[in-house]
Amino acid sequence: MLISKENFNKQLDNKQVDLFTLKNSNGFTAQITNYGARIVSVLAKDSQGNFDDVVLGYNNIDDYVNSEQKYMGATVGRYANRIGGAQFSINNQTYKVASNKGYNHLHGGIVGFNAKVWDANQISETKVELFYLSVDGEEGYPGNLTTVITFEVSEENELKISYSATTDKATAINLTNHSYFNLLGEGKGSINDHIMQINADGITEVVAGSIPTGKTRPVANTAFDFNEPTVIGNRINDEDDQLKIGNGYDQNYVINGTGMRCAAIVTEPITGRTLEVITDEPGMQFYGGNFPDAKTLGKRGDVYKFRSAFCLETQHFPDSPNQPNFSSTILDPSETYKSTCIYKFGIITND
Ligand code: FUC
Repeated sequence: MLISKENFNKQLDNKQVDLFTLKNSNGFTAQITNYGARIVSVLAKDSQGNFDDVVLGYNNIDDYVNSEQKYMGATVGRYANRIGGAQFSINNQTYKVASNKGYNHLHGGIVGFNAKVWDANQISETKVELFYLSVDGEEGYPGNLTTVITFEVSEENELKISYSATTDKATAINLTNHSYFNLLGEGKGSINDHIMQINADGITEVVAGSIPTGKTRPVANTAFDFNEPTVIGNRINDEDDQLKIGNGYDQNYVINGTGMRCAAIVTEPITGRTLEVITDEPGMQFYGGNFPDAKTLGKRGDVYKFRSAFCLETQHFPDSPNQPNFSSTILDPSETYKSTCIYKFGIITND
């Protein structure tokens, strides 16, 4: 079901909120709002040819603003995931960023990119471009950072997200999309019977608060090994300190290989829907939707329950600004930040 543009017609922070519909000739559709540069709906076919909406979300702007689930479908930044102790140093200068998760920083702070109204420009029926200027000092980050994101649907039923950013002072950056997927259709139950494959031999090990130790922990013989397609719920109650810390799946995978490559493939056996995640990022947070049953009802009136969605957030590793072993997330004024994530939808084929 398409969400109506009128439901997003609102002024926030003196800017116009809007909803943009991107559609290819097969009917594959994505809707994007400039409130948080977020994905509101994705209509994908099942193996019978029926379309359903496979991302959680709301059918109006007020629910997005008021929901306790702040990151539903949103762009997360400046720094997605954790920054330990909510501080980091660049060139011997220490920057304190907002501590909004205990002593730590999570997902860009108190008012992150998810809660900003972006400028938007629909370029074609399949593409929209969004801009946001994050000013020097916002949430404690240095530098005026200009971010441009495009969302584009292709004839191959891909939703491609391309990020680029520049700054006038060295800063930390790690952008991702926080869509909550359910390939049965949003609001249609648990994701624990979905089959997950993640092309990763390791996860970044964490301590309490999900702060990395700097070590990579091999996934072999643990609940985290998804190199072979495995039902998500099979090992979720295993005795494992990392599962305990995450309250289930909520870990950063070290994706095998470099360059644009397949990070994960998810298959839902009843509908036959598949989702492939392709990225040039070194990491991907697999979050199994370990949130308490939601208070704000979903776009079709359903209660979004514990583990009724999964997120596959392509990104650099958490806490990279404080982890010398991790690849750098510091953007210099002489550079342009670039990142790509493709969510490609399909159905199970027999070959
Ligand atoms: C994911 C998780 C966090 C948090 C957030 C809403 O990115 O890593 O634990 O719950 O989503």
